[in-house]
Amino acid sequence: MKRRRAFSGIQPTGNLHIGNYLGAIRQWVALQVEFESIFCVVDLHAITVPQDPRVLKGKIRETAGILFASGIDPKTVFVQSHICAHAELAWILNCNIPMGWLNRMTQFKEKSQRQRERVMAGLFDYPALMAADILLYETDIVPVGEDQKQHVELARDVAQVFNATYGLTFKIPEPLIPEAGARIMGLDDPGKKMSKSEDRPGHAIYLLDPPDAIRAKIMHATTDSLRDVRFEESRPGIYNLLVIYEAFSGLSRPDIEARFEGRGYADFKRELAEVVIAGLNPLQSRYQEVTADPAFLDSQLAEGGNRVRPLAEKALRLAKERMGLG
Ligand code: AQP
Repeated sequence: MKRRRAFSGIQPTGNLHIGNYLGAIRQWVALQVEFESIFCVVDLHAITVPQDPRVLKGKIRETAGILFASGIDPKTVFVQSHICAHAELAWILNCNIPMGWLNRMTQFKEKSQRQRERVMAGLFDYPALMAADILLYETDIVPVGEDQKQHVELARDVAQVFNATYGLTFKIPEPLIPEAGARIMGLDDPGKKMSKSEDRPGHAIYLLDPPDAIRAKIMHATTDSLRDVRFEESRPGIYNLLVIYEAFSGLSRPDIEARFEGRGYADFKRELAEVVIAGLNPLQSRYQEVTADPAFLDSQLAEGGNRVRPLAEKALRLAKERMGLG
């Protein structure tokens, strides 16, 4: 029987953090068994905000290296800009997405506030490109963190409208959000999502952070003036740290609360740091190995692109035919 297909992407921007890992990468690794998987380093998405060209190339390799080191099969990974069909289908979808839908996207509202006068049309249009990414591969599920759910829903909506207008063309994808770790918040500001583009020291735990940096960041994480270690959403700092503990330890919430009964925040933070360090250790040790030869890594990415290109081109051809193009 044909396996169902999972597709997702990650931007090669800044340093990947434990939010990216718990919200996305870790479940991608697990899903590979059940689903035929395709994962994309979305460099065309990265340029929706300014990037230094000298840095971007290195970040593409680093991101792919982290995916490989986490246990993603290199055969299933490719770079978005290697496949022209992404940009071309994005244009076609652009002509089928009402402006009002894009106006409602919360990520655009947040990111455009940070960019102020440098907001480019591409940032506004990010969801159209993401819809193209997903719809090119007859995707069944899109494993993402909570922040990307709205974009996957827009991809579903545009696929439905396109199918209704021009005839059956696209499969309708479903978002898949993990139970634990779907929205990890900043350590310095638990009111805001942990994000690569927030580069304040102490904001995020990066996947390649050495153990001492992880300990220092967790010990300095913002909490409150209370003492008891409990999952209460009204106390966002300690709640976020507990969610990180839950996601890395695999323990249940009652077990975690029982474990830290009467022990206070400092004790909890010390133990959390060790759980995170141990959780990232396999990835960090493999990372050096998989990135040792950049030319080989590039060739793996090129092969990944060659493998999926026929799928993308077939889907694009059908969409163009349906619209009467060419
Ligand atoms: N804080 C988070 N908690 C859980 N999941 C998260 N993801 C991102 N941040 C968190 C998930 O990671 C995957 C890859 O994200 P992305 O690179 O496509 O971009 P993003 O969602 O915009 O993430 P960042 O870290 O905030 O990057 P920048 O600052 O570059 O935009 C996605 O599945 C996302 O849900």
